[in-house]
Amino acid sequence: MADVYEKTTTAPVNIAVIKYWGKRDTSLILPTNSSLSVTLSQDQLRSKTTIRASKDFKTTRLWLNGVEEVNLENNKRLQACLRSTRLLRKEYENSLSSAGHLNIPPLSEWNLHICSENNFPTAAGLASSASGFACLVYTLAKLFELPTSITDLSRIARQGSGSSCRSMFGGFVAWEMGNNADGSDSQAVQVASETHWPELEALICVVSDLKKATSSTEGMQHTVNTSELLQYRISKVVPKRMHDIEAAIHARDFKKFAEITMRDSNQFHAVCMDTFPPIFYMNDVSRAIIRLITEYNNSGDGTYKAAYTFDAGPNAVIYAPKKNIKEIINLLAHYFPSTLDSNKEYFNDHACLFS
Ligand code: 2P0
Repeated sequence: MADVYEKTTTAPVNIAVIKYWGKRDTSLILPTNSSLSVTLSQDQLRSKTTIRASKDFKTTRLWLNGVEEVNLENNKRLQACLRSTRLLRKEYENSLSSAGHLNIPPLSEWNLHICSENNFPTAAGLASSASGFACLVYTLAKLFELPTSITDLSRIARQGSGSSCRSMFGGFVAWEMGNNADGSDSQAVQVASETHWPELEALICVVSDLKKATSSTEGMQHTVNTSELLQYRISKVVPKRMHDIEAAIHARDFKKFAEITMRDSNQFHAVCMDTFPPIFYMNDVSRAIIRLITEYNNSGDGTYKAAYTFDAGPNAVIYAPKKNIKEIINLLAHYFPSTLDSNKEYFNDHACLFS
């Protein structure tokens, strides 16, 4: 088929250990604090995106999980990602053409057909927008053959969904909040690669796969507008935690990593509670998981054996050294028997429990 160009890529989910919650600029998606996450392996939770460009396409269209989104014009975030990548492609086409290259396909001007799917529940607090927008921007960059760095691309993905800038890298990733009003320094950087700490595992405990009642985008701005605790968090707590957790990651110090992770999850849910009216993301099962992990840690010799963290939903992510994962799954199976499917293989890279 002539004049049709196509690319497919996948992008993984990331789970924050220092949480992003609040924007200082809602259109450019500039956060009120820096954040840090672990990008999971692509074996379990990932987005997959295929994009076709053709001069014959009448409009740009998007299918999400097999269903077409009809009104793309009003989707400002998607438009921002398309505009920025097309601009880079245009510059690339111009540079090739001034270097004497002939017959460069003008992909920057063509319409696109975009198909994106997640292999896990969308909008259930499992960071679907993070992997989705990271995948969109990465696929566009590959389709357009952009000679652009991943950090530069992360600033584009950020305009799709803040947390997606962190899914552009594997391993341990910081989203530096930046200071500039135009967002030119609000970007993702890799703190350590995916091979740095192979003993660290993430266990995803799906407490509920229903769509959450308060979206993150809406919830975090209520917090910015009403929570006094958030001001304390962003000025006094997060800068030190970012520094300390990076040091813990570099030293592979699980005790320090675990304590900061659990404290930051607790404080994120405390600022949700301090929002007026309050926002509740955890449920009784989530709180029971916190008690279980706390007891499990107290039963050890003073070193932590696991760390919980909860995002904008009731689902738990448990970080633990690989050697403890089997014991943790047995504990969860004992206290939450209905959450385990006995036929599932749980000892892969990143285990998943589906209720
Ligand atoms: C995080 N979350 O750091 C935090 C922890 C949820 C709790 O990033 O408005 O979907 O698209 O920038 O990225 C969820 O927020 O919000 C989020 P937008 P996003 O992972």
